[in-house]
Amino acid sequence: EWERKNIDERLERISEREKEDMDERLERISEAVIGGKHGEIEDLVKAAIEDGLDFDSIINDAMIGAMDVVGEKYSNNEIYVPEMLVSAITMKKGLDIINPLIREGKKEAKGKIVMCTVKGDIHDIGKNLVIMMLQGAGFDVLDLGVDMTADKVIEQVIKVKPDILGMSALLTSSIPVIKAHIEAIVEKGLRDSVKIIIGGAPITEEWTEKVGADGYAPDAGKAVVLARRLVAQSVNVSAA
Ligand code: B1M
Repeated sequence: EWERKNIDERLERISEREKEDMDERLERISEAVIGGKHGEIEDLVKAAIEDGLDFDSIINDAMIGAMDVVGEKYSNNEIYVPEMLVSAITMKKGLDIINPLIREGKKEAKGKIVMCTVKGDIHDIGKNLVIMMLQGAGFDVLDLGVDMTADKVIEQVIKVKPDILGMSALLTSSIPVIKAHIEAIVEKGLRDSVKIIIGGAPITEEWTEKVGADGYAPDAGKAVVLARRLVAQSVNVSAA
């Protein structure tokens, strides 16, 4: 579902010349995100989709790649927070074009997921991308937003009874916050009722155990695979 079904066939059919054009189109999308050209991005993404480029390339190769460049420029003091923010707005506008297309036709709910970015952290592009992919794969997702306290997360876990709680973090300082949130969930006696997944740039597989989560995904596509696996496990466990 991440890529439209016929995309491979179409890619095989296109000539080398067309491939070059495609790369140029991805490059233009990437440049728009880096340069924060939020007035241009929608048309560029629409044109790329119309030309048959797959969502995977547009998102991963062009947009996420561009965000890495933005991050690097910020680290090198070549740009500052306002520029980083305009790039983020630009990427969001581009994703908003793709989002409804990914969600098209997916009606059967595969499981309930509550998702947030934890307290102190307001980065949400990655989280939103993960949500978009999960919804595209048929999951019912409630987005709590950013800067989420443990209390608010717990409130929603009790209210919504999700199969999975997803916590995203982009700042290194947010990793202990994830751990504290999970500890609060344990203290409330809710840990066995929900699977917990984590992700975000500073998080690696080894953090899963360290913070007490059930799984980690490095990107949105893998988050879908992980969510499917965890939901299937709980069905098996409860059926056993
Ligand atoms: Co921020 N920022 N930022 N920023 N920012 C980073 C994260 C940073 C690495 C930049 C840098 O220094 N190179 C750095 C963090 C350093 C650190 O702690 N290690 C940083 C900093 C320092 C800051 C501020 C402190 C800057 C300041 O104010 N002085 C500040 C903090 C604000 C706060 O949160 N309290 C800040 C602010 C901002 C903006 C608001 C301007 C903006 C965010 C806008 C928004 O999100 N609405 C912003 C941006 C855009 C970035 C960078 C450039 C891009 C992040 C992004 O959107 N990437 C980022 C540098 C970078 O990451 N290269 C940076 C694209 C996105 C699709 O990727 O989020 O990794 P990502 O998500 C991926 C995977 O990680 C995974 O799937 C996604 C898709 O494949 N994933 C999950 C994510 N969540 C998941 C959850 C899952 C599973 C997978 O399950 C639950």
